[in-house]
Amino acid sequence: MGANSSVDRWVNEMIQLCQPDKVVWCDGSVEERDRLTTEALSTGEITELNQELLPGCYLHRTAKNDVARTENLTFICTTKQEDAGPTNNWMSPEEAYAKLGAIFEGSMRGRTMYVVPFLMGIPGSPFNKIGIELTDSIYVVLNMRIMTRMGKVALDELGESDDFTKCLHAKHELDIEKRFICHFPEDNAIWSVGSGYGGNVLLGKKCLALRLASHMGRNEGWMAEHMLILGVQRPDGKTFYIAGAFPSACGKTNLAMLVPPASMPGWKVWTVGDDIAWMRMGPDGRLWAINPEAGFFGVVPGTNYKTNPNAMRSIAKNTIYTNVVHGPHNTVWWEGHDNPPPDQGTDWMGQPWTPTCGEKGAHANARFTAPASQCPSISPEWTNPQGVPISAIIFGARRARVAPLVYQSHNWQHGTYIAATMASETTAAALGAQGVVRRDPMAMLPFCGYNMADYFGHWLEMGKKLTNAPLIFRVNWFRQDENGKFLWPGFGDNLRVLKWIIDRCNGEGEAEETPIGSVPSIGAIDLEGTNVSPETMAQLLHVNKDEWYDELQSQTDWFQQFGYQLPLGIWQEHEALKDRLTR
Ligand code: OXD
Ligand code: MN
Repeated sequence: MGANSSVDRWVNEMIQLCQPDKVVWCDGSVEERDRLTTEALSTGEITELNQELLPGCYLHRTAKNDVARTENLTFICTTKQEDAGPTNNWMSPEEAYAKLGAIFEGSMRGRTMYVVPFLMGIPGSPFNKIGIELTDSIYVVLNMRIMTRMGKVALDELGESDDFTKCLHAKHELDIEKRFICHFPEDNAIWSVGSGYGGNVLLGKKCLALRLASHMGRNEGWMAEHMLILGVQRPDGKTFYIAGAFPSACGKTNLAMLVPPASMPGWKVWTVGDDIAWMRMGPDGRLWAINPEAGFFGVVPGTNYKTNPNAMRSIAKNTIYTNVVHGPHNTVWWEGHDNPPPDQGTDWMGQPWTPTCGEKGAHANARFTAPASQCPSISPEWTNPQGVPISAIIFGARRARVAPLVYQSHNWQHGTYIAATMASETTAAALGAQGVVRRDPMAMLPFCGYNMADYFGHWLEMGKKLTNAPLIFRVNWFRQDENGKFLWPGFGDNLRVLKWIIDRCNGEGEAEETPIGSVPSIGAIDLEGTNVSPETMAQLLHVNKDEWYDELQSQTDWFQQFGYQLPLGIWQEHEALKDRLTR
């Protein structure tokens, strides 16, 4: 097999560089999947799980030092450093090609290079982008087959065009000293070496669909966002679509697959996507969104039939489990599973494990890779090439204090400011200390492929163009009382908040004006069927002025890094909030 002459030319160049013994072009067929699975089983790269209980499921373990995205080793490589901005690591393209080129050189000797054409988007959609990933990892190929529309479909979509993202990946020695994830927005290329962890190596996902796509979106007038997309269907049958940005491991997948509580009969939530939204203005002046992915790469620990029954059903077959416990009967287990822990098993590092050994059996960032089509709540619209119209955008983060359960921005510019100053406590999805508060604008801090100040500017520009823009809200499911207890039940009950948001989109739903935005009136969020008292609700919605003064000060400190590039609209909103707080 081969492709058009531009693809062939580039693949040949990379073959010269990496010198694989063999080159295999992937077509995405079931026959190919079965052949590669057999090969990966024979090398031990994956282990077959109990095929009666978990048909089509396999287990993979990463290297111990390779369990999460390595943000400190992730670079935006632009000619000018200011184009990467102060929040990204920067390397010049020259230096990056030289440094990584030396590692890639001959790196596939004795190995096979797989050529993986993939489509981010939906066949026939105007949103689409094509990538070709070259990799020496069958695990990557098998994951890409789930996460993207892979193989022939992508080459057919590309046709004779040379407009594709050149993605090169080699595991090399899995040595953290020689691990780099480099993005070249000016060349539409990504080079990743020294890792086998999904977020670093499934190059269609974070690298293309967010970092490079955010850059493309700015140039082409659309938006690539770290957002879930869901549809909320009311009892009267009408569905409203909401996009939501949350930092990694803050429950995006759970929210995207929400099951309404029994006390909200007639409501239904449809899943369109759980991680990435590409959005552009439609002829009606609304924002339309697609999920460019084809699968879910979700966090396993804590997933169970109570927290996310739709995810549990999605991962019951044809799923790759990474870094979980291998238990008796050749099945899998993790902390937070419905079943009690097995008496003994093998932990994510391949060591004998017992529940009393004092260590967790699954890694905190253990993952599942599962086809989105298997999700019982998957929206009939998820493959609509035109996307779905977005009524509201919600921004959520993990804050024990300060941010109320939900509030509405005054308008798009104010919403952009709220999103741009969003802060969250860190999680296990990236290496580093957990539970530390960091600013994570639009949940894009690790994923914005250009200067974040320009990204805020692009948001403001999009708002000026949209004649029928979505309303923007901030949510916080994680507010705690003084004893550290979560005040809000979360999960299915989050639908109560979504209901208020939809009411607001329809000019309904009562709200009180506060300095930070419009907060639901006590009683506006339906609590019937919960044990949340009106007092707790008051605590959840409380705006503490002292905390917000501190917040303002910390925002000012954080803004300094952007200097004069920070758009005026953001400063205006910051000043306006200061005024409202002092009034
Ligand atoms: C993810 C992440 O894997 O955000 O989605 O880290
Ligand atoms: Mn994510």
